[in-house]
Amino acid sequence: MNAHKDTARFATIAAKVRAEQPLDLDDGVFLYRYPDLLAIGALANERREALHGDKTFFNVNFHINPTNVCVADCKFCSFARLEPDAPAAYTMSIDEVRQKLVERMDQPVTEVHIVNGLHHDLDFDYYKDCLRALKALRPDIHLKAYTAVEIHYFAQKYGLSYEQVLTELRDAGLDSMPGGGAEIFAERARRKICRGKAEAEDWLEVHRTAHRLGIRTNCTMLYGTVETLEERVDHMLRLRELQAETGGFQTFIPLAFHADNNDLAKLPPPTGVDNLRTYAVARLMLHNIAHIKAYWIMIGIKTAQIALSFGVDDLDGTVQEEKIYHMAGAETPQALSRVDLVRLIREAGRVAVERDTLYNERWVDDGAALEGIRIDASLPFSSEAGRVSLPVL
Ligand code: V47
Repeated sequence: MNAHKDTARFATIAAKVRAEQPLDLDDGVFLYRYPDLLAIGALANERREALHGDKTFFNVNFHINPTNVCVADCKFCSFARLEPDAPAAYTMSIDEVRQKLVERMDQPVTEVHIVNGLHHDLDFDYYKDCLRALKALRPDIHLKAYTAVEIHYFAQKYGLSYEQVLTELRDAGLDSMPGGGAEIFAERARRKICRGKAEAEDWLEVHRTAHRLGIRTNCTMLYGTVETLEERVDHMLRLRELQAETGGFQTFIPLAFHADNNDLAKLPPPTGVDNLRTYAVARLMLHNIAHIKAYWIMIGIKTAQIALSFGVDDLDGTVQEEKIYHMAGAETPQALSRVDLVRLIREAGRVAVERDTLYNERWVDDGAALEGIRIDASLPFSSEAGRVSLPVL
């Protein structure tokens, strides 16, 4: 390795970033291999601050996973059960799904994140009824529901086009879609970790259709399994290409592999350096996706805080009742309160902004003392002239 040559190449890439020119595959792979992590982080941070200043977004959400029964046998997954009668397999009734929100009616939750396994024999009505039941209780709540892999499965199973599936779900209450199921687009890696489920092109086509229908979506990348660095950058480029076409992605969420209780358990987890580097490279490659979100559940609260100086401007969220990673060995708590999040963001030298799912700002931290604010996500909001503020006791 020629350190002098590498420094010169890094400077060329930095100049491209500052001139707002898109980086290419070789640039991305170079950044992944460049030893000076802090230099890459600082460049990503420049972009992050150019886009958002010190703002760091979070939202108040919770997850419902109505069923974990799934026909797909993804090697990285600890959550799914292949058969309805397998140990720990479950399928909630519509009333049980409804109860999840009933339990939180006094909480300032703005979003429900809903993801399922690919169940063998539920009717399409089940998925629509879940949405209807939640909207009936809280018409204002945002339902971010069903991954592209689920939409693809529904289309196949019920003999509908993507557009028909999405239109019917939207009529039942779906507001936007989460970014799950993308895994890694490269066919070589996909064959090894999730053979038989929606292909990369299917995943992208579902999102393309959603964007055409005005449904905003998120996008993800699962990293730390069998993929190469080239395949990670290729994944980001395919997302960037679709974004250039539609503009419908809101945020990119890198998902660090968790190895417990699944068929890939022998693999070591991604390191802290890999996590930070991946956020930074994502910020630099995905110039046309506004937000990079750290899912603190997966990388831990401490790394998530540091990631706020490596290109990340968004922390997901209060979360509550996360199952997919906790079944895969995540050791983070299952929920953070709003005040925990604000404190975390402040300590990182940033300004916390509570957003809704579509990134409308609901509350901006004005630095007022946090003492006296109950550390409790169940506090109702007080609303003053349309602005929402954290109540002080
Ligand atoms: O598609 C599953 C990943 C995804 C494991 O859109 C795993 O706002 C690591 O997409 N180790 C689902 N990753 C979660 C997801 C998500 C999360 C947070 C926010 C949003 C959003 C989306 O989780 C799956 C898969 O890629 N996954 N098992 C595992 N053992």
